[in-house]
Amino acid sequence: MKPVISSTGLWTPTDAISNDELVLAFNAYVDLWNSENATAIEAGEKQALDHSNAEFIEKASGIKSRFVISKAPILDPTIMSPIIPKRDNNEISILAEIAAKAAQDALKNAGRKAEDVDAVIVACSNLQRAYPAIAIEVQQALGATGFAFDMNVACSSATFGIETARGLIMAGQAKSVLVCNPEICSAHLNFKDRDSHFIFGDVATATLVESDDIAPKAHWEIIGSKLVTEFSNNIRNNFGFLNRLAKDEVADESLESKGLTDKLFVQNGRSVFKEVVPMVAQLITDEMQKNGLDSTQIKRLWLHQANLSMNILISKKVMGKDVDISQAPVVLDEYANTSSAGSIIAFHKHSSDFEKDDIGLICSFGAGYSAGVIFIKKCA
Ligand code: CO8
Repeated sequence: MKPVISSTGLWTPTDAISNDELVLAFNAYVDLWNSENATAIEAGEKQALDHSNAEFIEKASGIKSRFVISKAPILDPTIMSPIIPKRDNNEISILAEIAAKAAQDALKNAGRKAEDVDAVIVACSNLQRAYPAIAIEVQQALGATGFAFDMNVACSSATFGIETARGLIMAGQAKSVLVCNPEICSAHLNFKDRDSHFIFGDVATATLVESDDIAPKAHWEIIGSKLVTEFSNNIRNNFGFLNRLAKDEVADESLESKGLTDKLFVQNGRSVFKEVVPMVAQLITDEMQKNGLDSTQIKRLWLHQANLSMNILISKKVMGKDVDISQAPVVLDEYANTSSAGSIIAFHKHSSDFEKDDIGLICSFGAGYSAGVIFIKKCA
């Protein structure tokens, strides 16, 4: 049983929000908030909020636009969040629905029938509910067999999911495993937070990991991989089922004074940048060495899509020279940060030119901290 990657799939929402649209809405919200809190601001009890800026966003992050599931309410200064209506328990849940769409694309790209899939993993940053597992719903929606379960390693969920699938295949538990990364990041992003309102977008990806004896001829051999985690509070979301029990909980004052909450995405972006870049570069370099690979053998780096400068720096450290950005393809300009899906979108959209024996690496990194790298070689 040799696990390989047979195909990938992608589902993209139809609506997108440009930086200009996002900033216009944010600034209208700020003006509203400042006028509503004018007395407290004047008394020094609250700090006036500052406007956002589209040029800053593109310069600091490389992001120009993002796809979202629910556009209009995000841009309404009196709402500032997506609105996703509750569905009946008998309807498919939204996370399962978008995961299934990406999965169907991956199945089509491999020429595989859903009933031949014998495991489904949903690996993403935030799950819509505790149970039953979203993955079991996807399994049912597709008509797959075997078993299914959810897992969460934030932005690294895709590589951790692929590695989990690989382990299941090697253990003889399954032969055809769908790893789905449905990311409704807009639902856990605070659109009222100037520091982060521009960072995320919605999308779903899927990767079909299979035993090589059943995989299509033009599959991707996994020639090396490594996962790593190191605890950090620099990217955190405190939402959880214990929230309602902490009745006298003291809110984080630094957030509260700005009308924000720690029950959505909060990060110290500067520290993340500084700490994660060396961690990831070291992980990739060490693994290259362990697998007897030279940087000249790496045709492409499909990196996590959080920040353009981060990817330029990581690529430079790994390759030992300035890297033409086509060697580390960018999708965050169009998609923004899509958490676990980012590196898979880059791989999905920028791998069709690979020929037999060409080597590339998929690398994801993010909250935890967590990072995973998978070296793959095109077969046929
Ligand atoms: N408009 C104008 N000015 C701004 C804005 C804005 N929107 N935001 C901040 N500024 C100002 C600041 O106030 C600051 O001003 P001053 O210098 O006067 O204090 C100045 O701009 C610089 O601010 P920063 O230092 O914060 O700006 P950076 O250059 O560091 O850029 C970034 C900010 C883009 C956030 C950058 O730090 C970054 O990308 N860091 C890496 C972050 C990262 O990779 N995070 C990964 C998280 S993803 C993950 O793991 C998944 C989590 C789960 C998913 C959650 C889904 C919602």
